[in-house]
Amino acid sequence: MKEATVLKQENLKGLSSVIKVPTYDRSRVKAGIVHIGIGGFHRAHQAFYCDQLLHENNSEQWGICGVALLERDEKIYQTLKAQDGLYTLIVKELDGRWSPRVIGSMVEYMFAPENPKAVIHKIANPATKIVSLTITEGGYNIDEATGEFNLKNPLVQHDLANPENPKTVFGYLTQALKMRKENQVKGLTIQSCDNVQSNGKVMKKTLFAYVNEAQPDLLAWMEKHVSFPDSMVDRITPVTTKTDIEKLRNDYGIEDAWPAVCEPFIQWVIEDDFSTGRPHWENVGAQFVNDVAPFEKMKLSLLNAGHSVLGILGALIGYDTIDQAVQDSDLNTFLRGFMDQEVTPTLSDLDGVNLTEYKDSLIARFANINIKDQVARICSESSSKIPIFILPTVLKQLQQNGTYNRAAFVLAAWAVYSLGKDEKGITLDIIDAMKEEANEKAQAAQKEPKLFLEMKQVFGSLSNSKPFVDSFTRNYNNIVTDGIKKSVIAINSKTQTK
Ligand code: CS2
Repeated sequence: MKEATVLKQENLKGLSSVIKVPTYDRSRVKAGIVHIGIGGFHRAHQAFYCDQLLHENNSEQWGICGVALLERDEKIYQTLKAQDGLYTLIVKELDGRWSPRVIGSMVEYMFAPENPKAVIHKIANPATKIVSLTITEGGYNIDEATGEFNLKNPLVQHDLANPENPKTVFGYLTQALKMRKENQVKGLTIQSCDNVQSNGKVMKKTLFAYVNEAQPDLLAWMEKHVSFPDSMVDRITPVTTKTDIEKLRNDYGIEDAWPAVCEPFIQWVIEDDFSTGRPHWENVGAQFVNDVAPFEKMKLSLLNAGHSVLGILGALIGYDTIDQAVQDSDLNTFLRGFMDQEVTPTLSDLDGVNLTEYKDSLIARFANINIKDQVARICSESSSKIPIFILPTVLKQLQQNGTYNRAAFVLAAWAVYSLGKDEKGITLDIIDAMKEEANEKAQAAQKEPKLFLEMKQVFGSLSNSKPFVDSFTRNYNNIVTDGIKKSVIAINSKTQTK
């Protein structure tokens, strides 16, 4: 067999006969964007938009410097470094075909733990106009019990004590902003690209809370010179598997240690609020609007919550992938009922969006048998996803005297999931910062289900709502007695219960 070609700048020309490669001159591209969190999602989404744009004239100032912030991100940093920032993006079409392309927009890369000062200087550099972030839902460090930034987090405490050697995004940004102010470098846009409602506003609130402790004299300057646009981001990006890497090698002759894989669908709706200019992402499919909130709300409460519904219930039944879960007609009906009866009544301000079509399209995307999105990926960090994806629906429905039975069922299923075994007794591989605590509460819930809701960092004050607690308890007992499938079928057969 022919040897595969290693993905590297010097090999790009040779690869252009087998795969789409960047045709712009990468040596001329400058990193006007520093991006923190260079996982699969960023590489399938923003970096893809930037790559598309770099093919247009006059856009070479909008390349990306990718920053791996955490110790555990060293592998992606080393991979990108070895490949000159290049990687393959494999789009898995609905009919099973692959549309792979090489993305070239990441022209610099840094590993923060190796050299924190270099990262601070990079963000402080006047050539940096945008710092964009994919730091995950939990990265915003909000305590659901208070709704505020959690100053007690040991990493935050570390940064307050060691401002020059930070570990969190808040510590890095604060030092860099301090330098920008001192050097009179005006303006910076900090752009969250995470699945958080009002992500820009949340980023602003959390960063201001940190700066208020660390460097209060910066606040007025930040208020004037730094903007935090909201954005809604969307593209399903499963975890890359060994099989993907092998198929790329065998079918295309490309040796890429860490390609990114994704579905064909892509969407980015951005609030047009950039302090010092921005790329013309609208030329390559992004939408700029004045108010992103309705789009975010729709996406988080239907797509992301829909994922959690399928993930948590699917994990207990023993499914490995989201397509398997959504092909199960009982789960499918349950999900549609959740979307129609519980989420839709909470979405009132969506002018011009056909919600029925949107929900249909989500189910079709979930059912894509080619992307094999992992149930384990969806269930990971549920403790920080549930407050964002599911709770707003419950709270709104409680407030408007609507129905929330299916949401309560999913939360009850999460309590059972947190015990650590699926319904066949197979150990679940739970990845969650609150895994231990959730497990403790889940054990207590075996005697008294409502004790699970006492996890205030996740559920806020939900346990104070008697009607919700009753619904949760009833659903919990049904799951324990009858299992997920039978209970789901029973719910599907009724019209509506609180
Ligand atoms: C998923 C998201 O992590 C999750 O639970 O719902 O990663 C989802 O695939 C993306 O937000 C799609 O845009």
